[in-house]
Amino acid sequence: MDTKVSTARVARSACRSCTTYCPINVTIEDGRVQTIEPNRDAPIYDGFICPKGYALKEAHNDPKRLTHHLKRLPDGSHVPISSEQLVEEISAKLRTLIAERGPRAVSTFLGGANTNQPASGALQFSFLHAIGSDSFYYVNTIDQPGNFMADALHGTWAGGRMRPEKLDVFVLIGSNPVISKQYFSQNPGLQLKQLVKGGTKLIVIDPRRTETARRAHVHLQCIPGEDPTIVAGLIHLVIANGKVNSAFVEQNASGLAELREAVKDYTPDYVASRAGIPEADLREAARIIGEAGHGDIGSGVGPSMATRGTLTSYLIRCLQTIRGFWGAAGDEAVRPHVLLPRRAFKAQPNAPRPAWGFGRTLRVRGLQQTVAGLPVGALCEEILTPGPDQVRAMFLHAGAILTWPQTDLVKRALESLELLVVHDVEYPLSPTAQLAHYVIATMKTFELPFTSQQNELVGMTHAGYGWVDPYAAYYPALLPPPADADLMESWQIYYRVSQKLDIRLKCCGFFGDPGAAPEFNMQREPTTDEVLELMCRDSAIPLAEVKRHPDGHIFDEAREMIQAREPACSARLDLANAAMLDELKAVRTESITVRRGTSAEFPFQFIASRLQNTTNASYRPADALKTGYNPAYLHASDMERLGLARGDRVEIRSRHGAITGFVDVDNDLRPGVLAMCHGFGKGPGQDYDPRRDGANVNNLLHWEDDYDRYNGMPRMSAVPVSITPIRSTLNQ
Ligand SMILES: Nc1nc2c(c(=O)[nH]1)N[C@H]1C(S)=C(S)[C@@H](COP(=O)(O)OP(=O)(O)OC[C@H]3O[C@@H](n4cnc5c(=O)[nH]c(N)nc54)[C@H](O)[C@@H]3O)O[C@H]1N2
Ligand SMILES: Nc1nc2c(c(=O)[nH]1)N[C@H]1C(S)=C(S)[C@@H](COP(=O)(O)OP(=O)(O)OC[C@H]3O[C@@H](n4cnc5c(=O)[nH]c(N)nc54)[C@H](O)[C@@H]3O)O[C@H]1N2
Ligand code: SF4
Ligand SMILES: [Mo]
Repeated sequence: MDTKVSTARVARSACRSCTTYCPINVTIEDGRVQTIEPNRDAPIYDGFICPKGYALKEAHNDPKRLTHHLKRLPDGSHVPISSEQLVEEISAKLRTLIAERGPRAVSTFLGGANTNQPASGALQFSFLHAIGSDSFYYVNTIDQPGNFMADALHGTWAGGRMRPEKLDVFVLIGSNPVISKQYFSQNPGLQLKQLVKGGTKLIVIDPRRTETARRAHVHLQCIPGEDPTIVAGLIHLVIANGKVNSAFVEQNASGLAELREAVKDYTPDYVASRAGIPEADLREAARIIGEAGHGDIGSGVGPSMATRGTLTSYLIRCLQTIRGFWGAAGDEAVRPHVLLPRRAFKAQPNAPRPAWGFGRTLRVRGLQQTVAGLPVGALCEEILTPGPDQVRAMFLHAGAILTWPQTDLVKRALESLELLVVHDVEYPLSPTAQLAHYVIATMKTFELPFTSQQNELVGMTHAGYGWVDPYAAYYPALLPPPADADLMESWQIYYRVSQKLDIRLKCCGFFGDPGAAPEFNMQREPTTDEVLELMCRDSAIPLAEVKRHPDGHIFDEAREMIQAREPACSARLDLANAAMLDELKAVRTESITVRRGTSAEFPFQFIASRLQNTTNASYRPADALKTGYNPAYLHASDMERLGLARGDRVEIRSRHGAITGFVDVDNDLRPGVLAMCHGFGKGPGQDYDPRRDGANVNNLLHWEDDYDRYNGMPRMSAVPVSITPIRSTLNQ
């Protein structure tokens, strides 16, 4: 008879496989995760989790996890190394490098891996600050940097956006919340349904009839890369229809006459034919926007990656301003802070400020620091180009080999570093970790305490993140790491190396004066909970209070009303930034076909598009996708023209490189468009099977292709490609 007493318990936690942080109930038995269920007692989410939430069970129990740090030997193989020895060796290397090369030779890159380990971002920043290096690179410069740039150039509205429940119209440009959870993040399907049911008209601009576009009143299924044209066309029509909110503009903005002039030639017939959309639909979209009392506009990676992301974001801000689509005095503010310092909302502009021209200029193509940070677009060459400030050491919190354009250059750059430190959780090693001198084996989701602060932070610069209402949550660590494991949390490497180097580390955040930040006790290592406590030190609601609500909570006391404008406020939003309007004029006069780059040789446009069951290059359980690989989606008419059937093998070639793909049908795509998700495949020379590993679409991209002259973001969508069937049956 089995006398074993069950030790099963149900604990509350949150998924962190994307920044939505869905609340979950985790059943744990004998140290293993038995089931994952949505936490239906949590507010806002309505019991939603996506398949990646359920997959946390496999992710946690995966016996192949990395349990020890690894050190790379000269032959490229890796051997285990203890935490102590790892810190010792990395510190010694840094000491020499800083002495010989100066602190700028040491850099960090903050990417998606930070979602799981939010203390790592703060500590990276603090560490660089302490050693005197400003070589801090952030994924922002390939993740919608145009938002930062446009906010600076246009100015921002201190009252924030309008409340979703009041909206007459919501315009979504190249973003697909149902899959990505960017905008309407918590249970996006239900939120969108309720939004539309409540009377909001949804306008979607996307070359694909997305899961989101199915709810749209108007879907402009455009040719990729034509977002500046379309938004300029909408501005043209709003002005022509006499729908400028004159009272708002007169009080809060300048440059309307110049904007009107700049969009003059973006006539509906020109825009419709250039963007490949019905003119009547464009007019209908403009009519709805023009008649709406309350509206909001959001954009995603689509327009950002299809070049001119800054211009598109700038024009979107202008469209919002001429319609007065900003929070009004007396209304309740959206995205008030809970775990960040309290933010006051006022119905007035914050004046524009320079987006570039104030900071460090890199040695690569004149690229420079912008309000979005140092350009990742210059990083590989900054690593490879000898001279002062050459980057020689990097702490990399990302899957760069699968997520940065021009994979061969990325690999060459990472391989040439004198010190590459990568954090990871998986074994066999990810394509990026394979290149590291040291791979730090890190804790997994349920082994880490967690707060929701990070998503609030992202929401400060991107309206698609954060919580509309003052929601926050804290979750304790649920499980210890395996008994035989020697792991580290991402932030600990910075603390421990600082200890060895005799550096006094402060807990800087991404806001406030780093000089005024509190110092860590360098004699006694803090716990992660203590670090989180420090990160939330001036929060609107004390972390201790948030901890009292194990299901997460909406803190009514953190609600903010939008205050009236200050009588002395003279700031104005700028509708006529010279650089932006010059670029817009250039768009109107350029050759469309030359610009687009499609030709008889490269007749298709490859677009960026995400899949439900994967997040970037993050760890994914073996059965996350039925296919295993990332399918190359085409419209059936294109497949027929090419003589292809589902699952057929093709070569996809751009002007910069080629990949092997397997086609699949997606009749929601605009014909002529190839959609494929990033984050798959391997790096050059790494053991690779396209059917098993998928294709690394970043091989098709190049840092110098149509890059933004300031933030360096290259063309990552709307990329001209050819598709050629591979008839051989080898490897099929
Ligand atoms: N072609 C193309 N490229 C793109 C994009 C695109 O649309 N198209 N999107 C871009 C965008 S928007 C972004 S944000 C970036 C994101 O790309 P990255 O910034 O590279 O982020 P991730 O892919 O999430 O990073 C995952 C890596 O971190 C490791 N890792 C380290 N620590 C941890 C941990 O604690 N837990 C887990 N689970 N993993 C850890 C994982 O194993 C994996 O190697 O990609 C960009 N690249
Ligand atoms: N499931 C899942 N969720 C994720 C991620 C993930 O990898 N998987 N990544 C997370 C990250 S890092 C980010 S930044 C967000 C991104 O969130 P989103 O911006 O919503 O990303 P996508 O879902 O790829 O949606 C991009 C849309 O742009 C469209 N598009 C492509 N090219 C163009 C163009 O030229 N013009 C227009 N108008 N549209 C175009 C595509 O068809 C697609 O529908 O998602 C986050 N959430
Ligand atoms: S991956 Fe899915 S379950 Fe996890 S937080 Fe994002 S939406 Fe929620
Ligand atoms: Mo992103």
